[in-house]
Amino acid sequence: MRLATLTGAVGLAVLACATPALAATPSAARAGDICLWSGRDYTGASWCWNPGNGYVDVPPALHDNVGSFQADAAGCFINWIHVPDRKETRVVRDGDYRRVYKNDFGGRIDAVAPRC
Ligand SMILES: [Ca+2]
Repeated sequence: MRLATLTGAVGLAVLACATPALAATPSAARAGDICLWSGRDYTGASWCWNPGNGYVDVPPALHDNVGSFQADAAGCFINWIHVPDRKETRVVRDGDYRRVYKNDFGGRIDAVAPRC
């Protein structure tokens, strides 16, 4: 029951965050953000993260399901192997992008954080 409530809250938060990103030019990350898309070539569901957000679990639509990304900030992609002590990470640098990422770490990503 508690989990269901939490999932509902996350879903609402995702909707609130996803709307402006979808309205923006889909092929460009917002200034200062790292943006993720579910499809390749910056298509499908999108979500943007800002370093000021701190550690954030990616929305359900992008969990283990990032098809492409564009970074206008530095950060860290995280795949949890065992919470909280075992994780796999990828350093992201300002300017990094991948048009096809699902066959790589995009197929495993769980969270984004300011640093690894
Ligand atoms: Ca994962």
